[in-house]
Amino acid sequence: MIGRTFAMLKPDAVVRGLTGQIISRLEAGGLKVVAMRMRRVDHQMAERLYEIHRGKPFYDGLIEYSMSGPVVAMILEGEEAVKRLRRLIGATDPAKAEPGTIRRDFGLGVLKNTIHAADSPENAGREMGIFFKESEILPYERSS
Ligand code: IDP
Ligand code: MG
Repeated sequence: MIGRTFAMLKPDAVVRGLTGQIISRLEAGGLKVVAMRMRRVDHQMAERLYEIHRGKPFYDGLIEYSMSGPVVAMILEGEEAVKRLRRLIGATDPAKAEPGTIRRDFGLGVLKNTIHAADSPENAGREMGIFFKESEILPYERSS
């Protein structure tokens, strides 16, 4: 089933000049970019994005890191979009991620792991709403 998911290139991706390479992998992996924005995450957005992690030992560092530089937020569309994106990015800890995944190839560590991806359709919808208005989603047919 065609669906949508939410992804965010984290500050370590942007500051190392990896934005283009990572978007290429997502597109080659069967995902279509239907909304995209570069911006800084403010404190309120960071808290909303990571609300399920509040209280965990890494929470404060995660909030601070996510605000440390520009990010690129995206809505991606494709067959089984949520699962497809999670497969392309790999495990949370880049050292444990499958070879060929984005985190394995580019991640710096468990915190600075290059890319965020929603983990369920429900969270994808919620996370999209933090960054985008419905009118900013631009569906189109991809031609070869
Ligand atoms: P995910 O990004 O693979 O879904 P989550 O468990 O949802 O992983 O954690 C959200 C983010 O919090 C991770 O992407 C990573 O940046 C950070 N994080 C998770 N676990 C740790 C940890 O043990 N130490 C430091 N940062 C962590
Ligand atoms: Mg998660």
